[in-house]
Amino acid sequence: MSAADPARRLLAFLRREPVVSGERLSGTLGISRAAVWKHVERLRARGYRIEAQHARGYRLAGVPDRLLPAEITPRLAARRFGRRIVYFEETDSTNMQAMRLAREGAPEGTLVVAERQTQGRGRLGRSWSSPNCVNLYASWVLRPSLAPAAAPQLSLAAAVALARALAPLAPGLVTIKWPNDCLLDGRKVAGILTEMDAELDRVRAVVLGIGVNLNATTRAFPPELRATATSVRLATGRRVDRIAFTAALCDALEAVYDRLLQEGFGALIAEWNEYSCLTGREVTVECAGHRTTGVVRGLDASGRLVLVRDDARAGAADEHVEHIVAGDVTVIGGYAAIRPVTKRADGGRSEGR
Ligand code: BT5
Repeated sequence: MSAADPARRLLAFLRREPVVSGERLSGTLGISRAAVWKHVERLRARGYRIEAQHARGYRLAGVPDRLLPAEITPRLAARRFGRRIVYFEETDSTNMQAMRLAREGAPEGTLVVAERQTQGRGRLGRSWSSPNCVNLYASWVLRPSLAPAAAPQLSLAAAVALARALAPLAPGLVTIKWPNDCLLDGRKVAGILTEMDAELDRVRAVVLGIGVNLNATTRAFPPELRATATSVRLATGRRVDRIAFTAALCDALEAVYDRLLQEGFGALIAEWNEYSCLTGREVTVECAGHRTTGVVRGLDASGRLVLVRDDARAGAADEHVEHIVAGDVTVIGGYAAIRPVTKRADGGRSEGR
């Protein structure tokens, strides 16, 4: 639906007013009563519930549970993130589509969403389970003025935005697991995949891809993920308005992204640490076949994970402190050991719910 599309203008009208007569719609939109009827029928076919009330007119009784641009746009506060939306019922991977658009010159903030993905991707060739019409699969085109080496900070910043957007839906349950996971109650609810189109010293574009399990039920996950994955609905018992969440995530991402570019990653570390479930934990980090075990101290100013290696516990000498750029973290003791760290009213920190 383009902005000039009568169906879109008709929808905008129905959103503003409780009931609108066919006559008024026809006069304002400059189309015949028969054409009004035809557009109402088209909208119904897309899943809009439009009641025709005798002698009064049309009433919008419900919008479809689809991530339609026409539904997301009116809820956005962001100026760039999500201002242009490309929607797919089905696609291979929103990251692949967003990268294609980025190479064709798509403006910063362009958002690709899909109801399902046939080749949803994780890091290192892993796959992302993408069942139909229950979750969010989204990718944004970014054009940051960052050196390629600083690009991992975008994933970390995005995790802060994701946590901000999820927190009101699942108060006290949201944590971030370095580098790119969001957990609810210790299970993975979302993952982030940033991919770059860069030269040696210049980023042409970054695609920021986020998959969030919103309304998936246990059966929607493949059996091998059921013990480690969750959705907002599974963790809280409440259905999520996917459209409102998508708009809220765009707003949160834009705020965090602007802060990152203006003030640097250091400005986000405190909030990142508030959500981090790893600080103080004993973990193993695996990267390119290399394993390191130790206790997580936190993040350094450029977003690397600071680990005090096990062999250094007694002396804590600095040569036993590692700054890790990328890797997969396993918490010793398993996911069950991860509990959100919540702020207490007295300003201290306590664990668990
Ligand atoms: C990630 O990778 O967590 C990044 C996932 C990014 C997905 C989004 S969806 C929109 C955009 N388009 C794409 O094609 N991708 C992005 P990684 O850390 O490598 O984790 C992948 C692992 O998470 C898999 O190997 C599974 O173990 C697990 N997994 C797969 N699907 C999951 C799901 N829906 N929920 C929770 N865990 C999942």
